[in-house]
Amino acid sequence: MAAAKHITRQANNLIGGKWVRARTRHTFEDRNPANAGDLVGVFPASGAHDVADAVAAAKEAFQSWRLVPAPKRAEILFRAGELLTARKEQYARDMTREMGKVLIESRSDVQEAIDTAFYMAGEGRRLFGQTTPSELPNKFAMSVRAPVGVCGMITPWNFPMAIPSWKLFPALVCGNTCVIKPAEDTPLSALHLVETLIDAGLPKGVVNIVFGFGPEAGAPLVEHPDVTAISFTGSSEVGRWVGQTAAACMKPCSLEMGGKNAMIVMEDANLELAVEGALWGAFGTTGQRCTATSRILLHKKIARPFTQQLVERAGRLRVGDGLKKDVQMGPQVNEQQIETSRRYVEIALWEGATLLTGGKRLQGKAHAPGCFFAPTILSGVLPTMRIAQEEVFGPVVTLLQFDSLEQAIEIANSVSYGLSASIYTRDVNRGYQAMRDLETGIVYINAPTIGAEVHLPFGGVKQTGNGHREGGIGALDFYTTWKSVYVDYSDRLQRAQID
Ligand code: UN1
Repeated sequence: MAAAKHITRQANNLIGGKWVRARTRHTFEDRNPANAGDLVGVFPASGAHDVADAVAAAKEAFQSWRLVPAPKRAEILFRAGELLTARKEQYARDMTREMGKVLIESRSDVQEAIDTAFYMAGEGRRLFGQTTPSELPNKFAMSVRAPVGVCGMITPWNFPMAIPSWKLFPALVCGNTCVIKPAEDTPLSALHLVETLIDAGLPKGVVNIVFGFGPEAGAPLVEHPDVTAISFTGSSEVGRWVGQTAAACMKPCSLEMGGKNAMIVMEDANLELAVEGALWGAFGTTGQRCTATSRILLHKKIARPFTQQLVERAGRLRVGDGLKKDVQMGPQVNEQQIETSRRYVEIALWEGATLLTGGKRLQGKAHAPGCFFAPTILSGVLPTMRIAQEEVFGPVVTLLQFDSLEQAIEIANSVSYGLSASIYTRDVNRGYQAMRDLETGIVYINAPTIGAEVHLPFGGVKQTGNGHREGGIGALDFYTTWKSVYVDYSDRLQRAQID
């Protein structure tokens, strides 16, 4: 394994079944955030012409792919799931190397793609519509799902294989063809996913991958008139532009953006369990999950012991290269993210918060070549402070206090996001009340705000998204369009609402 570490992958775009250089002839580097000297790969920096080629290939392939029976399309996904299982360790190691998350988490990212492959492959024999009586005699009525066409996908770096799989697999089983533009920080993991699909037998042109940056390669994908639907996961700022642009073209568009997820700890909670959950929710994936626990709301009665335990445990987290055994938290993905964390700590202190631990970049001998930020806990935070309202996307968690469940829920709901929330309590009544009243798309009872499973809807309310869901059967609703079919076998004209 050690030798494989220094291989630099030279990659091309996949367009219409051919691996081709970008027409721009430009490239960009994929570097290891734990060690800037480690060059993981060199990828094409594509432009609008490359995107247009990919869309044309996908458009052509759609004419035959849509006619392949869905159970046959699903067989390719089953095979892809099996191949991913066989390749899991290698793909996980490469993912840690390009993105930083610790190896057990990279394995779980690949596992999430495997789960999605098998779950969506099962849909090949379902894709249910409805049959229903007609109001007229000798007439049959049903609704069927039809593919939407060429789907454009723009995916983030934090779940570099899982999130592309959430988009590609349902789209494919439904009979769509795809052009994907993965994040420039994690092109290799998306490439691995696409290579797996090709090895599993996916016909030419059904999936195309175009590497590059948002303005040059992402924007032309959103704007292309032959792209019939767009799915985007990323920042709120870019998501707003994607949504507005898609709306102007009347294009269905699925947006999944930020979160400012709250964990509520009641006075009757199992404190040890809550501390354990908080550590995982706040510092898992170095806080770089949309579902990361970024606000911990503590009942005044347990605030002190909880805080003591959390600070002590956070201070002991081993931060380092995610490929090394025993490391518990990896680097942030790049310099820009480190700068965001640093700036938010500065803002929080200026707003009057207290820094309990962390708050700075780690630059000792073991950390010098990478983007390491210490696990950071801020207390004395008020719900209206920027640090309690805005997404940081780093290992920075805030502590707030409350007196009653009602107040806790009010604070939890007082942000513009609505992705995930959690409550720790042993009181079943409070658990159910929170489940009902938390304004988020995902709610956990006695678990942190992360850990969604692929067969349930994933997404949120308010500024988190625009109402669509990934995962679960909700994904099928985005990647298909309903067709209502009436079959009249009466041999006469029957007029609905008249006869
Ligand atoms: C994300 O939060 O960015 O629910 C995706 C989870 C993972 C996916 C997270 N299964 O924690």
